[in-house]
Amino acid sequence: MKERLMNRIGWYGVFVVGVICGLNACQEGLEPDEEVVVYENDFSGENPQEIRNGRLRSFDGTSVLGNYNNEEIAVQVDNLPSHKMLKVTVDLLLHDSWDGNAGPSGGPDIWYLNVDDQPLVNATFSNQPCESTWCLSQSYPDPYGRHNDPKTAALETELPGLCQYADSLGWTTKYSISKIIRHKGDQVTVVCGDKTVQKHLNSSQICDESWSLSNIKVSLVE
Ligand SMILES: [Ca+2]
Ligand SMILES: [Ca+2]
Repeated sequence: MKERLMNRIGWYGVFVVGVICGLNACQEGLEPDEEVVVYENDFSGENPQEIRNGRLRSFDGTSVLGNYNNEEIAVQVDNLPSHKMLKVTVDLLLHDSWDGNAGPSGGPDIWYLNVDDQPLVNATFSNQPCESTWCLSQSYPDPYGRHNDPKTAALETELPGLCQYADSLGWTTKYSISKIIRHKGDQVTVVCGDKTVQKHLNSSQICDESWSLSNIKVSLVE
């Protein structure tokens, strides 16, 4: 009896929604140009429990997520409303002596961004000087395998280093990386990580080259 009543309420609910949608032209998804932020963290607050391998430190007077060397972080966002496209933006800080495409003892130094196991960035980065006689190129903004000058497409290039070149300007480079992808489903996982190479070290590898995030944002577009 109870089950039959629930069934009747359920079908009544479907009928009501159907009538409302018929009158108001119900749509799945968002309006064009609409952007709904479903997750954002600038790391100015508490230690982010929702981030796997998340930890905070200070850099250049602000709190950042980091720093990392040959490590991954991941954030999973649940209960996403209906959508077709998803936008991920990370503000990335690359500290100290990233060597870009150099090899085999100094590189390649790769940083990557995956969304639901789909690779969106897999590129080398270089903080090294570039002169006619000596230039350690990087692939970014292209994928690993290409050659661009160090710090190409960077947002800021004159920040101080963190460890090996602490307090020397020009040894942290900031990038704002934004990617839009087709996406369905009510859950998304964003992964950031690095695969860096540094042999014959006098100091620790994380002091030689590392990365942090100063912001991460996930939004739905369309
Ligand atoms: Ca290095
Ligand atoms: Ca290296």
